[in-house]
Amino acid sequence: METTLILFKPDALHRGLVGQILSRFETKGLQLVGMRLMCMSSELADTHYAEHVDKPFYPGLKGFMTSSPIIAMALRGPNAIAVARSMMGKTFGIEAEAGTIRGDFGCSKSYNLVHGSDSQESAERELGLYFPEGLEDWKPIQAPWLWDDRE
Ligand code: IDP
Ligand code: MG
Repeated sequence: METTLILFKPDALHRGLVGQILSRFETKGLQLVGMRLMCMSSELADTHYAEHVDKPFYPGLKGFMTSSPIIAMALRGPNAIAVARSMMGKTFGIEAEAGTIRGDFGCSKSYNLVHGSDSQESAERELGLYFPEGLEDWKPIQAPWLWDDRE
């Protein structure tokens, strides 16, 4: 089992897509083990996007991400990191495949609805930034059917 950090970016909230996007992750069988509505501070943006702070698009990205609330989620499941990334699709809606979240819900070249951790190391680091107090451990009643662990 893996746990990944997913952010619903400001455009997902402004566009009223939170329920539909979350529903895809839930239906897939990823379990919510953390969830927070919050504003991303300037400091958190710089830490979260440390690998991008020197890129030309970073000021725009930071302005976007800090402009209004986001939702941070921790989702757990088998291969959750890669599964969530494949459900999100390529970075921008114009190139993301149909059937993916970014591919189905947008065609902007700046706003792309969701963030998802891209590796185990990123997931661990990012989960610590948004959920320093830890996550909720609980067993979904569907777990035996979702995750192949029926007795
Ligand atoms: P990812 O979110 O698909 O992993 P990354 O390349 O890691 O994409 O970039 C992180 C975020 O930075 C993207 O989700 C997007 O919001 C933003 N970004 C990346 N490239 C550009 C760009 O060329 N213009 C504007 N924003 C960008
Ligand atoms: Mg990335």
